[in-house]
Amino acid sequence: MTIPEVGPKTALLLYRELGVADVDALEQACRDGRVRAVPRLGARSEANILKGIERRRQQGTRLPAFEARPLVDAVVEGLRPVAGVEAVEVAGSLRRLRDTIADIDIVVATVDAPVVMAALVALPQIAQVLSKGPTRASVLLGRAEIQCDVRVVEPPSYGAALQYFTGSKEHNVRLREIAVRRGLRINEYGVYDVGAVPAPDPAGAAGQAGRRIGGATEAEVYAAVGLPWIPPEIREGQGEIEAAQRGELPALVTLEEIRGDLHMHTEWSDGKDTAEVMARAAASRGYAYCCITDHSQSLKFARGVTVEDLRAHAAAVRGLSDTVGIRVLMGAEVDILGDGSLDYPDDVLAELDLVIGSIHSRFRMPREEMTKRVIRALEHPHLDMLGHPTGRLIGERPPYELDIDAVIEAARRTGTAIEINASPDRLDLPDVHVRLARERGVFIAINTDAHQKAHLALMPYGVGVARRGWMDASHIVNAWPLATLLDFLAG
Ligand code: DGT
Ligand code: CA
Ligand code: ZN
Repeated sequence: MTIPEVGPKTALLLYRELGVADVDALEQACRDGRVRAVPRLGARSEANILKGIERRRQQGTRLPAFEARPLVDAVVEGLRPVAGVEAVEVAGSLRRLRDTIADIDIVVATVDAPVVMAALVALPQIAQVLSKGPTRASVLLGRAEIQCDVRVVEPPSYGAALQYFTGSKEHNVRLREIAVRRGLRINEYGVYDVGAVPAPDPAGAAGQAGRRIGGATEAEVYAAVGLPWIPPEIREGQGEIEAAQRGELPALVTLEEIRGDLHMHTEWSDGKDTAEVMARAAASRGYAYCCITDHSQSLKFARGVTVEDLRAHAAAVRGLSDTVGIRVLMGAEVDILGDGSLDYPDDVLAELDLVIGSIHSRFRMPREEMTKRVIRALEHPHLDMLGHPTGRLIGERPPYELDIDAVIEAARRTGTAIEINASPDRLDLPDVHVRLARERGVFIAINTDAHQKAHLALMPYGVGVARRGWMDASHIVNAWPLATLLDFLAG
C-alpha cells in the first residue's frame, strides 16, 4: 500500500489471489503478466501499478514533509514539558521547510539528559527504538515508521547544535570554512577560538581545543564569523552566505504580510462550505480581501460552474463585502483547455475580478505542446494568474512535462502572476522555480486553494515555499494593499 495505485482492497486481492506480500513480489507478478489475470484488475491496472512502483523507486525513500508534521509536532510537544528541558526544536530539512525529507532531526536543550532519553522512548508515537545512547537516540515514529534522530545537548551548546543539525550540509561546510579563515572552529558544541588558551567549557564538551566564544544561540554562531542570523529556509549553500556577507539578505516574506487569499472553492463546485462561510473565515484570519474561485464549466468531476450560474453567483459574492467587512472578489479557476484556450467565453471572463488559469486535464502532453498550451493561456488578456503551474502532487504524481523556464519568462512578459499553491501536497510552484521567478521579477500569488474553511490555515506552507525562493513581499500580489492589487488586476 505504499504504492499509490494500490489501495486496501487491491492489496487484499493481490495477496489472496497471487500470494503477493511485498513490493518486490508485486513487481515480479506485474512483469509476469499475472496481475492482469486477477479478476477486477486487468492489463491497465497492471501497467499502472508497475508505473507506481517505478515512481516510488525513483523518488527513493524521501517522504512528503507534510506527512511527518503531525507526528513531529506531537513528539516536540511531548518533550517540552519534561523536567529540565529548556528548549526543543525540529532541525534538518524539516526546519528548512524542504518539501520532502529523508528523516526527522530534533534537538533538545536540557540540564538532565537521562530524563529526556527516558521520556522520549516512552512517548506513544515511538514505534521502535533503533538506538539509544546517553545524548542521542534514533527511533521510528508512527505507523509509517519514519526515522527520527534526537540529540540532547547542554543549554550553552544549544545554538551550535541547532545550527549544525539544521544544515544544510553545504551551508555548514561554507560557514565552517569562513570560521577556519578567522582562526575559529565551529562544531555542534560551540564556536572556539583555536589560538586562545583553553578555559573551562560550560557545555562540558571535553577535549575541545581553544577557548569557547559562543554557541548558546544560533545568532552567536553567525555573529562569531561576522554574519547576521540567516533564516533556515535559505540555508542551502545557494549564495546565502555571500549575500549575508554583503549585507544583502532578502527580507523574506512573512505570514503577517499576507493580506488576502485569492484561490478558494465553495459548494458551488467541489468545495464544502458556502461563499459566505469562506469569506467570513478569511475575514477572521485578519485578511483585507479574498477571492472566490470555483471551477469552470468543463470540469465536470469537480462540478464546474455553468456561465449562467457563474453570473448569478457574482452578485452574491460581491455583496458579501458588506456582510463580512472585507473586500470579497469574484473570480474563477478556469480550465486551460488542450489548445491553451480558456474554459469561459471572453465576455464572461471580462466580468470577473480575477481569472486563474489551471490545467486539470490532458496531463500527458509532450513537453513542447504543453509549454505552448500554457504560454498561450498566459497571453490571454483576461488571465491574471497561473494556478499550480507544474501540476505535481508530492509523493504521488510527477509534474507534467513543461519548460517551466519558458513559462516563467512568458509570465514576466505578459505581467501574469504565478501561483504558489500552498496545499501541502502541491507546494506548486516549487521552491527552485520560485527563486528563478524572483530573479526575473515575476509576480507571485500565495494561495491556499481551500476547499473548506479550515484549509485557509494552510497559508504558512505557501509562505515557506516563497521564503525558500528568497521572495520578499514586494513581488507577492496578495501582500499588496487592496488598491494596488485591484490596479494590477485591472491592468
Ligand atoms: P534529509 O534528512 O536528507 O531530508 O536532509 P537533512 O539536511 O536533514 O540531512 P541529515 O538528516 O542527513 O543531517 C541533518 C543535518 O546535520 C544536516 O542538514 C547538516 C548536518 N550534517 C549532517 N552530515 C553532515 C556532514 O557531513 N557535515 C556537516 N558539516 N554537516 C552535516
Ligand atoms: Ca534529516
Ligand atoms: Zn486547480
